[in-house]
Amino acid sequence: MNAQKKKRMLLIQPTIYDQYNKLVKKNMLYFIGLTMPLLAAECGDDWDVEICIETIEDIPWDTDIDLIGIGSMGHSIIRGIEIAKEFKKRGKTVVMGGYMASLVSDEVKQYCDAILVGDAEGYWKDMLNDYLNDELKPFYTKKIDTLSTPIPRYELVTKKKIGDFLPVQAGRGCPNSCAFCSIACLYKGKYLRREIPEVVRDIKKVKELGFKKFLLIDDNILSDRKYMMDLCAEIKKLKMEWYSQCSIHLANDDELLKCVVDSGCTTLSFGIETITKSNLQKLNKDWEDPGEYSRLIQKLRNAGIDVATEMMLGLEDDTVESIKETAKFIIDNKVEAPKFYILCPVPGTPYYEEVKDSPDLVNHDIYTYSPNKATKNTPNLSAEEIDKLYWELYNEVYSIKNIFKRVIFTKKFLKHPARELFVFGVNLFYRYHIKHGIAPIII
Ligand code: B12
Repeated sequence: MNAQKKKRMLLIQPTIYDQYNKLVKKNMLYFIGLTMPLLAAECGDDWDVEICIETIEDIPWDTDIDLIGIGSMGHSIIRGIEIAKEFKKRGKTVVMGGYMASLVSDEVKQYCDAILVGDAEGYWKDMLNDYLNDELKPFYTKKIDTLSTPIPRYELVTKKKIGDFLPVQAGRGCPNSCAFCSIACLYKGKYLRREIPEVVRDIKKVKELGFKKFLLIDDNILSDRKYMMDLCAEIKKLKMEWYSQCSIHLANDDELLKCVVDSGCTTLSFGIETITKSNLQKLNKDWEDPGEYSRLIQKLRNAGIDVATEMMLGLEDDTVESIKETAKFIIDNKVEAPKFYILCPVPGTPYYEEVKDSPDLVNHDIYTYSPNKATKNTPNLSAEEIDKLYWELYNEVYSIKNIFKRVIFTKKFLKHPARELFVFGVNLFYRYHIKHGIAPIII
């Protein structure tokens, strides 16, 4: 072993570029990920780890740390590669990992010394030992079938400018295989759950650190009903507030919904994607039924859940009318926090394979793909029209009148005013970004 090498590492979560090609920088990142605090914990106690979240911090280019680990979330990979190149020029050892580095690992490998493909739990320690022994291999890939993780080193991020909750993860993956989704692509229908006592241990740690809220960052917490019921029963005892995302089908299961609400869940985000059934069929997500959405949203709200939605534009059967209908759907249903993305063919997904050679693709540079710029003409709309309709939709949905209608002039405002004032603040915050031409995807 090379005795000269100190066990020190800098982990960087790169930010993204906006559509004006400017780096997105903020005073505060309300919603932070678990990736870096968890990787820090998985190194072992003898590693000295620093974390840089580029959205809210400057990169310490002159650091004396030799090992630099860089993450990759969607198009932040572009910035990740720039950072890798810069640190390579400075003679550092650069390793990369995360979703995009895993999906396009051959491409990304040109810019760094090694890539950890997929979950780190199988190989992270081996990779670090190889680094210490000057024996780094280009790729590290090991499929995992069970998931057990240490307490994330939250203390490395709690002094940063973040929101009033911390992330916790119960499981990874999702049993569904939607054609556009990176999760489906990496986990291939697998859902790995952690043992409930381990998850509860992490939530207790969050509480111990003085946080009253946590975010379950799972992609679909409904993937295993029995597990969810048992987990909620344990969460309830901790008397905390929590948020997460899952399938809107939760509303069809009265017992589970009650259990989720009783355990302290106040807001859930649902990837309902589109109000057009044929669009869902084409994306292999036809197990959702848009005809049911209004009823389900109402049920969730009556149960005490604030509803956030994630929807897409630029789908095959979208028309000017269907996008106008989407605005009406959101306004009529008073969705508390609606978000929209333009369908983007993420390399590695079945949707990318389907469209990559299409004459309708107008942008062939995968490094510039983003969820707020259309890459493809559809049968009814050109890419430019989709971009225009996207911003019109956002502007309409986030007009002052509509924000007041869905948050303030409501019965639920009288029931829990403090919570709804917070939702109001979130809406104003999103509106501010939209007015500046920034889609509210980093919050
Ligand atoms: C929290 C979160 C956010 C937060 C916080 C981001 C931040 N800067 O900290 C917010 C809301 C701001 C956000 C924004 C975005 N996100 Co986001 N986000 C998540 C979410 C829900 C959880 C991330 C997390 O903590 N995971 C838990 C950790 C433990 O898992 P992990 O990140 O996969 O890490 C493991 C391995 O991948 C590996 N690994 C990861 N990074 C590295 C780095 C190194 C060096 C090594 C060795 C290993 C390694 O080790 C970890 C342990 O096994 C994920 C969904 C998900 N399931 O992960 C989406 C997700 C990562 N986000 C995604 C995207 C696209 C984005 C955005 C580009 C916007 C968007 N939605 O379009 C921006 C980019 C943000 C940025 N970089 O600045 C996609 C990425 C898809 C892809 N193909 O890359 C995901 C998968 C969501 C999805 N379903 O598509 N995000």
